[in-house]
Amino acid sequence: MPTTQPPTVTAAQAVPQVLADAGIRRCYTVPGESFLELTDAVEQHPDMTLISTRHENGAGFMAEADAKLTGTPAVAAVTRGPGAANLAVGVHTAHQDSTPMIVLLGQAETHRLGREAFQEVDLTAFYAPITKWSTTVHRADRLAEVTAEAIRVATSGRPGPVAVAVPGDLFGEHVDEQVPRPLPSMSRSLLPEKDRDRLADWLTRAVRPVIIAGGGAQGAREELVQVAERYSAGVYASWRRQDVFPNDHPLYLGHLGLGCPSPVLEALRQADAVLVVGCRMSETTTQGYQLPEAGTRVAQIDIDPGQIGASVNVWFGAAADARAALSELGRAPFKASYRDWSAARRVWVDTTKVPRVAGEQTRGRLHPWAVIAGMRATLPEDALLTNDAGNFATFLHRGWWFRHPNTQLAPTSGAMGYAVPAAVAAKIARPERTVVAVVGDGGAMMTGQELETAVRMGAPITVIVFQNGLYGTIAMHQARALGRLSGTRISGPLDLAGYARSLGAQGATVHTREELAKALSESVTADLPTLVDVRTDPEVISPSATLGDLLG
Ligand SMILES: Cc1ncc(C[n+]2csc(CCOP(=O)(O)OP(=O)(O)O)c2C)c(N)n1
Repeated sequence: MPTTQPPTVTAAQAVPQVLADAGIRRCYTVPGESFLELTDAVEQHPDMTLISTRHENGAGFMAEADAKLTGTPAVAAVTRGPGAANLAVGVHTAHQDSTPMIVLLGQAETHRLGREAFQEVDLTAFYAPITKWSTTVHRADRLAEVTAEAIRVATSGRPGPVAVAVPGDLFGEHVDEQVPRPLPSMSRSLLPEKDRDRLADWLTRAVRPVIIAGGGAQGAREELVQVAERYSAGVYASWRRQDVFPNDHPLYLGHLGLGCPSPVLEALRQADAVLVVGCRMSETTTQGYQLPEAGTRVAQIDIDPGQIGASVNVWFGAAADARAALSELGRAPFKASYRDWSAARRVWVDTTKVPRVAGEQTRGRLHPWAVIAGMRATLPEDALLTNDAGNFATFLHRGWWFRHPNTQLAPTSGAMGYAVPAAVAAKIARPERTVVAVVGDGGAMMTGQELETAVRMGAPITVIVFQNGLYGTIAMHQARALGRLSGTRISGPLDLAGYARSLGAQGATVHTREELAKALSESVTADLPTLVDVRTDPEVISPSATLGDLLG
């Protein structure tokens, strides 16, 4: 009797099927010899797109931004030692930003492992501190299973990155075709009625209740607005999650970011009840672990019980999904009487106003505030902004009103080089959106080459570069702390528009507000990516200081 053999596929071919079954659509890579069959299998899969980038740093930021925007993980697939090292900054960002990410790493072949083979590094150990789970697969027939497990871990509880290293010889081995193991459909952890009513009663009785909303509340915008209105509570957005709540809402009180003006924090200082939702209360959000002030009653709702009370004292914690919990709170049989937040809001609104001095051009360069004014006048309100790390971002964070959901992608990890690749990924994932990267000249030269990826992938983004010839943030710290600069002057002006053109994109050099308006309005309707190189004044080192004053 002839026996029927089960159909076989290569271990590599099983992977994209598992990914696609989980709704994952994109894999960002720099190809390597240790995972030839994997890039081939992804390329051949009808539901997946393989996106080759110009540096693993770009691949990592793209996968992170893609997932942050869509809520579904993306994959970064790179090679052993050098590739894995280059990718690490994006994985660290996903870890700090609670973004689900699947990292697939080609490793040295099984029979060479442990001999410090070509580019070998202990990848599991290397990635352990910056992932939720880091592992190495040693059998080809377990690769699909581990991939499914990686997706489950990355997306459950507090999301984050998972790294799976695979010795290169395993990918080509034939394995039985896998019976897909569907991801379990999870019920959302709810807020029990008793707890809901306790919280609702507390918010109703409070005199000045305030909500701090973080990334975990991003998918719960309507519910958040409803709760804020029902309990007449002021709302702060956590660090770089400004789009969590409509900034034009009368209850929005500001952004707990770097350099937040002290008066904006006053309503938080005065609050007698602080409800923290989907927010890990990082160093920046808590303004150096100073707020909420000791003695303030804080309640925290978080999907991860480990976050509750982790950095602030909390009298009441609920391990619950932000959306489910807010939806419950919005329906509780309580309603607070009207509280007047107009004074606190006016304080914030005033900090967003473009100062008159921004109209003046100094040393032939634009004031950073003038760039924000130009953006406000020219870009659509619902443009999706990605931003890099750097002092230029303090002007953006202060001056741009994030009115619409999913309009901000920014690394809470503070990683330079984020903005351009994040914008490329955002445009690939959401081609209908206007996507604008905002970056300093330091960050632009770290990952700006991903403009070529944007050109190749047909992703017409706008990149606004604040070119001030400085690693400005660090220059500010040096001037303030030491009274002189070291290593923070970078050559300039560079012909960044020419650089963009050499990559197949468009470029414009901007010295005046008129040139800026023209370049921006043309860029958002262009078919090609456009880099707008704005020459900004290095003297204006932050919204509140000049470099000369700090050095003086
Ligand atoms: C990958 C990385 N390297 C170094 C730093 C430290 N750092 C923070 S901001 C900054 C300077 C940014 O310069 P630029 O992009 O020109 O923006 P500017 O501050 O001048 O506005 C540096 C070096 C960082 N955050 N990330």
